[in-house]
Amino acid sequence: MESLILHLHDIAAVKFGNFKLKSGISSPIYIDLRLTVSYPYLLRQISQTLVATVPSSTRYDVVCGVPYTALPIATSISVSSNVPMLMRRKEVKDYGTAKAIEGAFTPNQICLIVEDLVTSGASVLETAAPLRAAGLKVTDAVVIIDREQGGRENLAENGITLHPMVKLTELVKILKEKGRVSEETEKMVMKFLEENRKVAMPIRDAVAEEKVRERIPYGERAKMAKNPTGKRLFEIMVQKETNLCLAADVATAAELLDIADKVGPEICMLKTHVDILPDFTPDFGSKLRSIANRHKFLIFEDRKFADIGNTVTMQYEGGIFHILDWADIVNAHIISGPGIVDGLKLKGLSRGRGLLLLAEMSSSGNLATGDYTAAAVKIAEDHPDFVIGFISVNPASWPGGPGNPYLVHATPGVQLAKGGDALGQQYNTPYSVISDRGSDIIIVGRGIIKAANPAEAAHEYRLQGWNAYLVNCK
Ligand code: 5BU
Repeated sequence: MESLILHLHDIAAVKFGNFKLKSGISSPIYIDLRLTVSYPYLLRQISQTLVATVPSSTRYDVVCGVPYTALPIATSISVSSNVPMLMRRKEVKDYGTAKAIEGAFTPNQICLIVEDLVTSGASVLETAAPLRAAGLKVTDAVVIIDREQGGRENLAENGITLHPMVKLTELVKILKEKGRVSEETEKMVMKFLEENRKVAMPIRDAVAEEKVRERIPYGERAKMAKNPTGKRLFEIMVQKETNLCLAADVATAAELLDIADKVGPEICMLKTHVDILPDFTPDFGSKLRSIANRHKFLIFEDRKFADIGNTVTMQYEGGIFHILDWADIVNAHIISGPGIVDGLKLKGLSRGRGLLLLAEMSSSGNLATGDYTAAAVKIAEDHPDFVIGFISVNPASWPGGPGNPYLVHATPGVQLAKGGDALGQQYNTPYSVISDRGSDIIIVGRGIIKAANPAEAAHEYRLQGWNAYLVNCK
């Protein structure tokens, strides 16, 4: 192992100096294991050492590398140990038909995950999720370097034992002992690691550094909320440790009530399109409400009001659906101007209801961008008593900022693999939506309702969404 570490240092896969990370922080160490791909002898040595790192009592039938750096490593393990390999697609063009996992396997086979560097463990979880969703068992992961920043604990909570070839502190110690770094450098790195132990701060790739953003915990934002439903939503998220909203786009009201009951424990919110239910009856609302009360989640009717204020008052309250009576939350386009908020507020405010504004949409080519998104923020902040937040796609990128922190961001277009459907829907992963794009809630439809076991799939999405939230939490 020592010679392997010295080799990694030789090829500058581990470097010491002063590296400015994209997040603005200066790091005394820089790790880029992608370079190993150019050194076949090293790949061979790494794969042999990794295999030896996994306890002999640990059984596995297949291996799967976390894309991309660990793919050649997993391949090398597969070839040298004669264990079949699977590949997880990072992008899936049409998730409905294309596979997220490539390779031959049977359900209940055990898959060992192979990774190069573990920080929070989020990328291992991102690979474990589609493997588990496909019926494989994931119990162990082997990694070259463990940064010791919570990854081991995070993975353990998700049923995965981490086997590190070397911990970062051990690695630095070895390099010091072998005269590769000075005592001063060793101290600097140890200090840096100690100070950044709790923050999942990637030190890989000083150039294309992941964005590290601190977020205000949902619990603190609950205290800032000015609308009772907005407040309750944050409170439920904290209590149930979930930022998952189910888009319950099933064929009938009966199916909807059934899935609401099964998935209820995993979600903070259930989203309906009541006008797609052929068997809607006037008692639908009260039935759904009692399930929502039992499992503690809010009901969001994705009605997308878009008319003038006067018309939406009638659409909200009347018709055959009486949305106002049972939906905690509705949403509205701002295309017709702020009068739409005044109209909905006229009916909803006294009932304690909340409104989400469509600041962005997930479908390709949509027009809710730039100034339109900024206008939504302005209208929201003009109505803090009623507007609880936004439908967003990438609030971290909004030029004027994502709005006041009491406002919540809910994002549709989420599946375990990036991709899209045949009709313009675009999917991002829970991790990218919550951690990279700064949203608060993942809205998942077909990823759950079309799964063989929707409750299990919802559990997986909940873990992914929640872990992605914890990554940037103070
Ligand atoms: P899917 O099966 O996860 O693709 O379902 C997404 C749901 O979110 C579905 O009910 C859409 O109507 C809803 N949605 C969306 O996909 N994109 C948007 O911009 C908005 C809503 Br707003």
